[in-house]
Amino acid sequence: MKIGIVLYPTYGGSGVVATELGKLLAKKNHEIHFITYSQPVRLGSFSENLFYHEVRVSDYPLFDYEPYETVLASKMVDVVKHEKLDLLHVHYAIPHASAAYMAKNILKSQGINIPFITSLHGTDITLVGKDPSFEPVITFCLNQSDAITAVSESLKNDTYKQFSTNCDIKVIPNFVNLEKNSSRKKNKLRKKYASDEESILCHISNFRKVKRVKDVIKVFDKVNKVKKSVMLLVGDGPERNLIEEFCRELNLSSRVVFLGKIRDTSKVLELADLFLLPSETESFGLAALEAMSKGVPVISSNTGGIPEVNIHGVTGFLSNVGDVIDMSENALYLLKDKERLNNFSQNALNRSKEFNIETIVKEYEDLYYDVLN
Ligand code: GMT
Repeated sequence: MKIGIVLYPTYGGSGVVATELGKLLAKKNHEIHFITYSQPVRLGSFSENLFYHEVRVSDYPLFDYEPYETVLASKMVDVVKHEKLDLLHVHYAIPHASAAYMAKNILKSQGINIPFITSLHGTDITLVGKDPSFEPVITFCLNQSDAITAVSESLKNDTYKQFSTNCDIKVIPNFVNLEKNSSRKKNKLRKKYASDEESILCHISNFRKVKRVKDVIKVFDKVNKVKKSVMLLVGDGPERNLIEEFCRELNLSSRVVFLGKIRDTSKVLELADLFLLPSETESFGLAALEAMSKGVPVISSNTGGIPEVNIHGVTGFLSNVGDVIDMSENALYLLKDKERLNNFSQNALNRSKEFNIETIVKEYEDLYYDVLN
């Protein structure tokens, strides 16, 4: 098949999932055309069957806001026509689904029939999408999509709750590439950050409010008071300055390392003993799954789709949003007992194998064939 994948090229989970999906489909001999405004961070080097089409919006003085959606729709029309695509798969509804709807109708007027699949990732439904400034467009585009997928049962249910649609929504969970993730090596790099007696905790996110990074620091503070530890923070975003300030207030600056944005987070995860994800809402929690695939147990909130990934008392622990005391007690329960920590680590690794990319990609391929038929 020739598939156009429309995505955000950034570090966010939806972009990572879309890119990894495209890369594996390309290996399976499908021709993949990524359409977005800059090179996707996980795309890596050039390879056969992979193409990238950049959407460039010109800077005209009249525009206070650049009309990205219009330029994206035009680019989709161009790529579908000239590369002879069979279907479009858009990741994250805003504004990709409405651009795809527009492209589909332009092409229809020219006698070309192109179906589009919308994959919902989370905030396009749970935070941004349900806002009245987006809702009517999202509802319409959901109803116009040739197929809709959601990354968890929780997100599927939220979609039915928030939007008036009774379209069939297929749950296809996110995945990890176990080929490169299967073994957990204790890296000699670990010594650079912590002594053998100290534990390493890790958090990876885009530092938005919804991630509750302040809770990460509160949990870490409580853990560190009982068992000396180091906190590795990966990512960057609007809350970063506040969090740095908070660490200074708590006198934790020497114990909390801000690593910034990192393309391949697996090397950091290899160093970690625990992963913290106390989010306010999370449709899936890809960062948690990636940690588990490195054998890192997860201390998280019990919100959204996280319980579909992290199993309470098996691969880690779930707590109510904001309950930093429970989270820190759970963290210490694991960190204080090496054998227990190892068991949870093994469980986390085993659980992640259920989300192997090879299995999940097949579900997308089947859906593509269904839609084309
Ligand atoms: O909110 C983010 O971290 C980014 C966002 C995105 O679109 O990239 O993440 C959402 O999609 C990921 C991939 O499907 C999910 O793993 C995240 O749970 C989800 N984020 C939220 O629901 C807050």
